Amino acid sequence: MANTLEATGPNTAFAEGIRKQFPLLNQQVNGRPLVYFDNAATTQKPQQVIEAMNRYYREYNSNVHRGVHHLSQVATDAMEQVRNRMADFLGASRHEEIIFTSGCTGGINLAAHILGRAYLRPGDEILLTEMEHHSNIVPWQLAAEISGAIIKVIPVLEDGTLDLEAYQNLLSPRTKVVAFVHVSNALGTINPAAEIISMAKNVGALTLVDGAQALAHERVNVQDLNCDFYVTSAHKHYGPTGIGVLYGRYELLEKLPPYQGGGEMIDRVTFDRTTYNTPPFKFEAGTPNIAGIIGMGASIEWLQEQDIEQVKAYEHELLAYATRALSEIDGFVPVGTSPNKAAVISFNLKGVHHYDVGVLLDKMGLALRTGHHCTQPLMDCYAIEGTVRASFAPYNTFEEIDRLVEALRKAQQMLS
Ligand code: 7TS
Repeated sequence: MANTLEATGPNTAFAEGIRKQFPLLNQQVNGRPLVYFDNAATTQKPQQVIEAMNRYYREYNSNVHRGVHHLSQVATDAMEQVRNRMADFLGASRHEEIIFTSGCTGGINLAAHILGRAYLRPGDEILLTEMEHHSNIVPWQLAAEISGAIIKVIPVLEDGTLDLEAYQNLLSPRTKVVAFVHVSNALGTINPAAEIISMAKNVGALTLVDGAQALAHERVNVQDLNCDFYVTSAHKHYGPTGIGVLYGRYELLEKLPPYQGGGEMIDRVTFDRTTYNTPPFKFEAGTPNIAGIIGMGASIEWLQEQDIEQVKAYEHELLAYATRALSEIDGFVPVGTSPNKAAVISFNLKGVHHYDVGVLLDKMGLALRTGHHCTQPLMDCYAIEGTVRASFAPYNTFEEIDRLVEALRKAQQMLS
């Protein structure tokens, strides 16, 4: 291939060093070595995450906070250590600000629901952006239904950056919540989170950041950002599925009502009146996903062991290389070309349906996501139904990108 980057030197060694920690990657799909480019949907898991979860079930499986017995104490300690680790990793001011949830969707539903019940009033405004995942749209629509609040939408410019001028014009004393995605899963755009939050604070609005796609690619500090809520999903950053965190500012959590009722979230229950536990337990009804929490802790430990600057530089090289190589394909139409982008490329090939491309790529051993990526309003902006999306992780290689380019050329020939 004409512009194949000579994949020599430290970068290859870097990717190989990471790659060998991910056992799943070493397999054939449809007779070809797997190329896994669906990291924005979920990342693969390093051996140490898998091992940590196995160890929990093998050695100290027990329910938490409920027993005085040894195993229950070991499990409770392990879980609370993860809370401390998450608080430290996200820069929270105290560990009680870390609520375990089922992931970003769970976290946003929790925040939107309690704000809808206890904070939003008829006529208040919730600002969202046009590039939100459905999980940062629909919970707010439900909150608007409960409260009588109104949703307004910050537009996205042609290149996939947020229209900050339009945002400024939408802000007013009526704005009570600004909820936005840190890094777009469909476009790769990295939003200027601190600036968006500071503008929201100027009118006294609360802010929620959907960090689903951020933590794998950069370090986040919630106090530096000055956000009120930040949500994560562990499976997007090398941890297990079905677990994540809602960070919430403590003074807010103290004031807001509980979300779900059940065990653990109570102080005292009688049929006449129930009083609630303190944060974070007030928001954690029922037996938590203990194995998931342990796995999430291991994924954070793994992330902390990586040199984030090296990860960023390598992913940036992958992105630049892929963008150059894909641009040489006739009919390649990128969707989202913001100068500040994470390692995600969304695109279409002229005259070919994205779904058909995905099916043919799969036959050649490449895993990419196709469709609307749960961002239908964003697809509507671009007047498209969906895209093909390649999203990279540090275990991906330049050779894999060459395989993608070759496979796309083949798919194009077969489909046109
Ligand atoms: N927010 C963003 C920005 C996301 O990318 C996703 C998942 C979610 C929220 C929801 O996360 P969950 O863990 O609660 O499901 N995004 C994708 C994707 O791009 N392809 O599959 C899932």
